[in-house]
Amino acid sequence: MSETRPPQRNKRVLSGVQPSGNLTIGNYLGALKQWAREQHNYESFFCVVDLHAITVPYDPATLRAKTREVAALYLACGIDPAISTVFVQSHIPAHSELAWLLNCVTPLGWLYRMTQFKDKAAKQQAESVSAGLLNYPVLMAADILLYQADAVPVGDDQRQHLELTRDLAQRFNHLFGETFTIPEPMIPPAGARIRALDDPTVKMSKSEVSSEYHAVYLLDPPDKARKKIMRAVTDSGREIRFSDDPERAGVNNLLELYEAMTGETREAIEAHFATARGYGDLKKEVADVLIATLEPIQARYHELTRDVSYIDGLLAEGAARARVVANATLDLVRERMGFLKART
Ligand code: AQP
Repeated sequence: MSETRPPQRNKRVLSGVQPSGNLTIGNYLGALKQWAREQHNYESFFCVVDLHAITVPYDPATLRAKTREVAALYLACGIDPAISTVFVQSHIPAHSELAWLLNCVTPLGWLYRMTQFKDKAAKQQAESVSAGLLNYPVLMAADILLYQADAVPVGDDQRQHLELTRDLAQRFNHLFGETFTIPEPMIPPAGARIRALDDPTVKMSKSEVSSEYHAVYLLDPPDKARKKIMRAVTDSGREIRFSDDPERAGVNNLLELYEAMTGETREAIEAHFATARGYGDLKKEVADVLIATLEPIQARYHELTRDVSYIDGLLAEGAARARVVANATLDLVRERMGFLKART
């Protein structure tokens, strides 16, 4: 006798970027580049996570402009809206609702332990740290769990939040019965944590910018991008090799950028630079590869943004597709949690 099984769905990925500044080469190498590759292997949902961008002080007009810009950059970096669902998080109210429901099953201690909360809270006056900043990982869990994502392609800094998402999904499933898929982090082997060019002891960030030489942005003109690489902080040595030594973090960061952009092995890269005359040669080659990486992204971005209504139309289509999946999960969650179904 053959057993009837529910139809298998394709494996899903979900990921997002906050419209909280100018997208950096770190965002591209840690996240967007893998999205573009994996969209051919997974049913993909990519959202602009605008609700996350309001957890720290921000300007409403800038948020609106950056939300469109980030969506256009997704496409410019190779996300194909014909096969991937691209949308804005706040266009799907289910994200906020599920976040509230999950908040009520999240132990506070889990949230106080998050390093990103501790870092970002420490940079603000204590009285201006919002409850939203603390609850950020719960909203992120809602984003992922709503789409029953199997994998989440992110940079290394999001590893801890992903772990919390998995713990939360398991806790919910235990309390209310099997509801959520437990997602796996998908962290790239190279470029998962690009460091700041002006201070290689910290992560390159789009919102915490210590100087104009902190980060290369995806929309930087070539001469500006080159200048930033040429001014990158290194050390007083000459040896061009990958290294875990914190003293050599600047050179290691340049090598990791080169590795993530070219896809070459570390052995081949070290052999390539064995005859270089010094860090100047390394910087020049990193800048060349970087400019060649950015050039097609920028050309496509400028083409796409000639007509604003094109991006808005795609986002509306994406939201319509995302809403169906998100609402189905939310209905299940409501039922599992014991809410009375509204009569229609
Ligand atoms: N420096 C980085 N190297 C590799 N990956 C990175 N990511 C961020 N910075 C690097 C990855 O980019 C995605 C988008 O991140 P986000 O917008 O959710 O914010 P974030 O992780 O907190 O990174 P940012 O860009 O520094 O944002 P702000 O400054 O606004 O907090 C994620 O997959 C992230 O891992």
